[in-house]
Amino acid sequence: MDDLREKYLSLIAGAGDEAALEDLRVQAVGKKGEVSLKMRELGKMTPEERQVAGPKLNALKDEINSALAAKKAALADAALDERLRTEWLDVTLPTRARRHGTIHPISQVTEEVTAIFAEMGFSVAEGPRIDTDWYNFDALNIPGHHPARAEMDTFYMHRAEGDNRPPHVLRTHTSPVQIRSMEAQGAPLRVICPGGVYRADYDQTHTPMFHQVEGLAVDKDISMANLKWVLEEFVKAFFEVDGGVELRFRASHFPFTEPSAEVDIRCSWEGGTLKVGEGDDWLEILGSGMVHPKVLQAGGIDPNEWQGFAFGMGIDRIAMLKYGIPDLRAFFDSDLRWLRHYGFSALDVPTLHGGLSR
Ligand code: 2NL
Repeated sequence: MDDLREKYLSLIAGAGDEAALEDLRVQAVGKKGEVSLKMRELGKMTPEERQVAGPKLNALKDEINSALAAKKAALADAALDERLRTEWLDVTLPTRARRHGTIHPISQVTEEVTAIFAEMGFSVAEGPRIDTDWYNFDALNIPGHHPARAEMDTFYMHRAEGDNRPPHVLRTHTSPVQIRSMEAQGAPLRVICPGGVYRADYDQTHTPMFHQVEGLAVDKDISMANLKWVLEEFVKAFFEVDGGVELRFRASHFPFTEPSAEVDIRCSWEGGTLKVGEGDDWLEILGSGMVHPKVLQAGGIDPNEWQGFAFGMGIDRIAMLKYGIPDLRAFFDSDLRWLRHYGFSALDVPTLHGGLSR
């Protein structure tokens, strides 16, 4: 019996894994194990012999079972230690660079422009891109025979025969949103309306969809002087000019303003890059004027009591000027190389670690 004890305790101590332990358990204390067979022999013994051998065998069985359990626990601990030693993560490593999306230059410039005007007390209004020809044309004092209304220049919604709803167009400017703002809010009013507009035009410098921001200020004694100040502040902020800017108002004509002016800013083109505020060149950036009395009237505002200025500029155009984008295609290609070149790269976004992801 002492031989059995020594044999199994040493085998258990040397077992390499759980499977080996299980084999030993079966060999020793399983149904047909060596200890179990010895227990069966108890029946053939005299009561005296049995009284000595019985407890000894039971104690041996208990000792082997405890040794098995202890070795099993030790093996599990060793396995865990081994995993902890070999499997590890360096959580301080920088993340891998990922491609991520970025704001589109047009969206960014729209946000820049609206933020600048918001600072000056203008609220932002949006409206439908499909509107009636009344909101898009008549309310703006653009008569039925005006060339802009021709189907060659304006996208008209299809009408089935017998469909007598008023004609709808893809808005050709965001002015209809301003008419709706006048109707909804009345005077006094300061609002800017950014958004996409549509004209049936497609060549090197025109795309059938482009973006515009229009501004409108209506009050008792709004004048061109207020227009000039607002535009100067805008140009300084938008083009990030440290000194002053110089604006040039050229008499012009729009059906919706009287008088009307096109506005240029003093600039230079040193080495092909635009510098605003100095130089001998003039750059046209927008059209403007005092709101035509008929247009105020169309918006439900009494022109005998109120007056206002309005202006409109192309977002795509000022975005190209500010960021030196020479070609409209940059806005329509989703080619990241374009965006990266002009400082809008998705790949240059700072990571959480403060470095650059690329
Ligand atoms: C241009 C000219 C302009 C306006 C837009 C406007 C809107 C209302 C009333 C009066 Cl509701 N005027 N908008 C006025 C003058 C010029 O845009 O060349 N845009 C790119």
